[in-house]
Order: sequence, then structure tokens, then C-alpha cells
Amino acid sequence: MNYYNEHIETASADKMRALQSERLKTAVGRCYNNVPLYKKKLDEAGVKPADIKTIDDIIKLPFTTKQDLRDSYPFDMFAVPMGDIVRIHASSGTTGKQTVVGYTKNDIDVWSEGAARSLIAYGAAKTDVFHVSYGYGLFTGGLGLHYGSETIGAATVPVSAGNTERQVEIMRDFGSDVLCCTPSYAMFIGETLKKMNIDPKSLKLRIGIFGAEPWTENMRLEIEKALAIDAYDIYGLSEVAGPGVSFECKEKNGLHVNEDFFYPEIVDKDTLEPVPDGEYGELVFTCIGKEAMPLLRYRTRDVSALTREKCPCGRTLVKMLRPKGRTDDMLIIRGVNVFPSQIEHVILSFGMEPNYQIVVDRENNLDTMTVKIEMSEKFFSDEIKQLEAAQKKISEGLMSALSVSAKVRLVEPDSIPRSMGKAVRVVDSRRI
Ligand code: DLL
Repeated sequence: MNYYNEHIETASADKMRALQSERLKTAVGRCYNNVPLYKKKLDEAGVKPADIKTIDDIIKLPFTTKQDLRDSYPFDMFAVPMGDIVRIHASSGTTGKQTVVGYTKNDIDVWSEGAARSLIAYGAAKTDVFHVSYGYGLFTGGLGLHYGSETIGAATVPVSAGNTERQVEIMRDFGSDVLCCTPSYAMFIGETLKKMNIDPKSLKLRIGIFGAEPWTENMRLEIEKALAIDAYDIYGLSEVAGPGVSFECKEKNGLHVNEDFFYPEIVDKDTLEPVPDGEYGELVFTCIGKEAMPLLRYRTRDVSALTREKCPCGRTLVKMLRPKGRTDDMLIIRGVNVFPSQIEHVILSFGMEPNYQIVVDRENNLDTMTVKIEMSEKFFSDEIKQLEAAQKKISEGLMSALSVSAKVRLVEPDSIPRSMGKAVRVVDSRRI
């Protein structure tokens, strides 16, 4: 089977636009009539639901921000009565109050279908055993992949994160075919296999489904080697739907957006004006297929670009390029914009393993950046002189790729904390 929902995934542009237009009208009406914040925002913008006739009218709508969600804590954004809500998730809220998201039964079905389309695109099947190591709980990773996997009829193992050696034993004993977790946890599982002296090829594992944080093409190659699998990217965010908002196909060249449910736009983060296809900007989503919390033009803060080039997989769903990072994760080092993912790209291109930490500080009013990278065994036996030469080479590599100077420090193996969920790559002491 190539598609989960061929009819939608290969729909003509006209058909997709007609569906999106209908759904947008419904979503705007639902927001205006049931959510006081939206009534106020639309009234202030001078827009009535009747002004929205086609999907092109979306640009008339005001944006929604994370702050709007925080101000509505916990349930003021819900557009349906509590009796219709069947699930509540919340985002971690590391930088402020949590944001809460409600789902109706139909919303769960929409989300599950988004995830199911993704799994089929990766080549998974109902005969597979799915090992879900994303965290379960208020985080959407675990339950999102869980429902997607059950929707395609696969045997789902809800392991959640933690106790990595036991995870490996379960994968081996259950003959798991598919692994779902963050890319950083996948790397850690790879390291654990090595420590346990298990040849990844001796496992049945075939496919990896990794997301929830930015990761690079080099990281993909590392993971594919460490686990002897085919690794795919999956994107999502709790406010819109968990994993399955967009997914890669066999081309591994951009993520198809489930645009019949989640309509994407790219805007300039400062002017908020739409930017042309192919150009990077801030990703914005309108939930046109949801009932409980149909957000209008939600600013994700993720940096991506859209492309409508024909995809050899046959899907006509618009593609978003792999997110580079978030506007709020972008480091500004002496005026130069740098995403941690760009640093990762450089480090891995020097054959280093993806265990690194970026430490930013300020000395005498000047930003400093130190990239700590774990040495692999091969470096460990080297002389100081050779280590210094390697540090210098990587530092020069960073300078030429990013135009910013960074000190590189090779540190002992296993000295940088591993993550079972989203990795913390940056320690920015300037903010303290
Ligand atoms: O991370 C949902 C998810 C779970 C996606 C499992 C994929 C797999 P949140 O915790 O709300 O939801 O975090 C959402 O994580 O705005 C991005 O900044 C980042 N993110 C998610 N997927 C990717 C990805 C889940 N594939 C935030 N690449 C988003 C890059 C990603 N960043």
C-alpha cells in the first residue's frame, strides 16, 4: 500500500483548494461564535466570518500567538463544551505557563489519520510491531504515534522513554520492526546497543520515525548506521496536533503537510507578510479540520519554507522543508544569526558523533561561543597535539560555514548528558 488516503494525498490543486475553502469557513465561524478571544480579534481586524469565501481570504485573518494560548489558560480557547472534549494535552511550558489543548473524538480521529498517513508513507504496515519510545503523558509524542500505529492496525508496544537497556531487550525479544522516538534518543539507543555488544543488523528493526526536535541530514546517516534502519522525519506541535502534521515520504526531501487538516503558510517573522514558496520564514498553521481548538494562523516560531514542486512519490500535498529550528532558539552571536542545527551539520561533517553542547556566554560585553564535542574512542588515545589540531580544524569549519568564531573543546566520551526526549543543546549563560 502506497497511501493511507490516496484520494486526499494525491488530490488535484483545485480539489484541495475547494476542500480547504469549505473547511476554513467552518473553522472561522466556529471560532467567532464560540471563542470570545477570536470574536474580539476578528472584530478588531474588521473581519466577519462572511468575509471568508475562499482559502485565499486567510490573509485577512489575525494571527494567534502562544501568548494568546497562555492568556486563555486553561480552557478559554475551547470552541466546544467540555462534554465534547475527550482528551487534553499540554505543552511543557519551559518558558512560561503551559499551553493546553483539547480534542474532541473527531479531532483525535483527524490526528490519528495524519499520523497513519505518515506511517504508510515510511513503508510501515499492519503486520509490523511498533516500539513507541516517545514519552507518554501530556506530551503528544507517545500517544500520537500510538494512535497512528493502531490506526494502521500494527501491533503497538507503548514502552515510553527510559531504561534503555530494557528497551533494547524488548526490541530484540518482540522483534520490533519500527522504532519511534526523538533523534537524540535514537542515537543513545544506538550507543547502548554497542555497549551491550548487540549487532544492530541482528535486530528486526527496519524503520525509524524521529521528530520533536530539529535534526540534520548527517544525523540521519549516523542513526541509520547505528541502528541499521531507514530513518524518517515526522513533525508536529501540540497546539496544532502532535506528530503527523507533516511527514517525509521515501524521497526524504521535505515533509508533506496534511494540508486538508492543517493549512500552512510561511510569513516574514518581523513584517508578518507572506513570503514566496522556497523562501525561509516563520511557519504558520490554521487548523481547518479540528473542532475543539481550531487555531487561526497560529505562529509556530518554527523556521521552514514551503515547496510545491512535483514529488516523485505521487503525493500532491505541499511540502515543508525540514525545520531549521525555532525563531526563539536562534542564537545571535555578535550579531550573527546561528541555529544549533547548523552547528550540528558542521560538527558531523568532520566525522564527529552528535554528542555536543553549545555554551554561550558574554565576556567584556562580547559574546563567546564554545562548542563542546565528545571525542570518539579513536581520538581518546591521541596526543594533545593531535587533539588541538582537530579542535582547530572544526573551529575553522564553523567559521567558514557560519561566519562566527567559536572555540571548540573536545571532551571525554560520555561526559555530555544524554536525552531520552528532546535534547538540550544550548546553555546560554547570557540570559542568567
Ligand atoms: O514535539 C510533537 C511531536 C512529537 C512531533 C513527536 C514529532 C514527534 P511539542 O512538544 O509541542 O510537540 O513541540 C513542538 O517541536 O514547534 C518544533 O519546534 C519542534 N519539532 C517537532 N517536530 C520537529 C521536527 C511535539 N521533525 C515543537 N523537526 C515544534 C524539527 C520539530 N523540529
